[in-house]
Amino acid sequence: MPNTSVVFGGLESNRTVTILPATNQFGTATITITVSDGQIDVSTTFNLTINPINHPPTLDPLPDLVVARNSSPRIVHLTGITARPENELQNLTITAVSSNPDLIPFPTVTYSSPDPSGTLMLAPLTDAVGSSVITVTVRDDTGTFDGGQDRTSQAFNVTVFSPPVLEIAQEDGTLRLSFETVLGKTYLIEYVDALGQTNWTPVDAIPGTGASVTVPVSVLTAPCRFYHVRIE
Ligand SMILES: [Ca+2]
Repeated sequence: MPNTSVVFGGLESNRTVTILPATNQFGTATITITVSDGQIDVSTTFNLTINPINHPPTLDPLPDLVVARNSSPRIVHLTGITARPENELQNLTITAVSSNPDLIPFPTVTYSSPDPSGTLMLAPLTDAVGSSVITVTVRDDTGTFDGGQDRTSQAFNVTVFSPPVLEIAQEDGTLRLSFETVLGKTYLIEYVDALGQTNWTPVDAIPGTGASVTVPVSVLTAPCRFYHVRIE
């Protein structure tokens, strides 16, 4: 309760006093108000008690994920975890739920309060494809008394897609490579002139749109050429 936050108003015998406690502070302060006519001072005192209100914890937003079917489990980093503000020294717990457990069972949370970061492990089920919303909730142990808030959530979408099947056709002297794409991935078309070579030569990089794409490439005089599509 800084002295500068006590403001007087009114006129003559009707005066007011407005008191604004400092942000996020709580406790009891004794307020003494003195009136003076220039010769005699008269004071009165009273206690002002500010109750604490719990603020919701914090957690940074989480980006959407796009992963290939049967790829290895993904680790998602959780950051920006606080009980907020600085004088709320609370024990934090983190839970995570999956909207589609047939695709991604409940994620595994690794977290130790009051660390500012933790991890989430997502393990899509074998051969499953589709999407699931993962909701991560940080909760403190001080409850919702007096309008306080004890939790905050961030949600993100996980899409598990099938790797594309590459189709190759030849029309009018041009090869056409066709495959399905998903949004958020880049498809790198590369070739070698002999199986067993490891230095694949890039042809094109196609941003995924969620639709099928067809990429024309020139037919060469080489006896044969092997193409593949790599997903990043
Ligand atoms: Ca809190």
